Amino acid sequence: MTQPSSPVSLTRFLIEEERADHISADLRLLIEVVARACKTISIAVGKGALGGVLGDAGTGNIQGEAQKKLDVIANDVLLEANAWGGHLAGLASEEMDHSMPIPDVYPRGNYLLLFDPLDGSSNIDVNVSVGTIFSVLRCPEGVTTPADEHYLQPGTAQVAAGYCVYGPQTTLVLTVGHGTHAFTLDREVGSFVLTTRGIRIPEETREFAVNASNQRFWEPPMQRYVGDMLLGNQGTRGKDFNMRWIASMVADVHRIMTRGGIFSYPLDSKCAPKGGKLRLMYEANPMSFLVEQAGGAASTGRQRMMEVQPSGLHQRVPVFLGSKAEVETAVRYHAEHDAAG
Ligand code: P6P
Repeated sequence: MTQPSSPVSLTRFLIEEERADHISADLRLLIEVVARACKTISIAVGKGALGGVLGDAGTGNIQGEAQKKLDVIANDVLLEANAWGGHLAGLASEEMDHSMPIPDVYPRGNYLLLFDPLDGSSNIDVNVSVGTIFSVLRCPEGVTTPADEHYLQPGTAQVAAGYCVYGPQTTLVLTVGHGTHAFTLDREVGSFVLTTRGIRIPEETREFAVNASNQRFWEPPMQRYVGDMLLGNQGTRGKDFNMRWIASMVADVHRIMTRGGIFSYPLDSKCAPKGGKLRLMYEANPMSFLVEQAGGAASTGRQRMMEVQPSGLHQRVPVFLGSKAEVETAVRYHAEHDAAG
């Protein structure tokens, strides 16, 4: 990881990416709008009990989850910020049953924005880091009023992805397909400042992140994979492992971005009927783009995540992502199991 010589703002970074022909002016402006929305969300999250934003909203979403007040607030902030900008043709959210074309009263652009406005929101009331995850796709040629099916593009079609983690620092981690970079919010100035250009995730790791309470529900290859890690240097892996589980994907992934590791939410017999717990379009795919651009790997356990052909806006998938060699090991356990029939 290299540190910039003098502070580079997100705005300057994006202008440099545009000058390098990595992004269009429209995409630059879209990312700026999303970043500004994340600043607003960060302020709301930071108020906690003082802002009357804790607790349940008294409503539910398509996921069948009770919405937190901040889920709704974050969703509204992103909707309002992006409606009038003119960079989007439409947007889709974890908190909305269907995608939404930009209202006719506003100009439409050529991009589709998908987001989980506040991931890990069950942690809000206990003051644990949460975050916003977003993914940007191109609106298909000739489509002026996008519907759900126009979002069903594989992760390889993403033109940008990012997350903003609301923790001790508010940090935006972004890729536009040319590396993954971190920007820390300077609260005194109110702007995101480039703090790490070119994140590199270590290929090897001794740290895994999984909700071990689901162990008895896992598939056999997952049982064997984690079992061998728990045996440490007494087992076939020949080294000891550490475990972390924050139960906030953005926080767990940010740790992996910072020091390596493997994150997994595998199939278990509870979530298998739905295909997994985590959502492909606005959790797994954007995180996979960020991780791959940082030298890591991301898989369903049996397929490169970003090559999954989506079948639904809220489709769920098993997730393995992080240190490349460790993800490859997890995939090998699944391949060996499947080959044994
Ligand atoms: P569990 C948060 O609800 C989330 O979607 C991810 O952020 C997180 O990794 C996972 O679910 C936690 O799931 O079953 O451990 O509560």
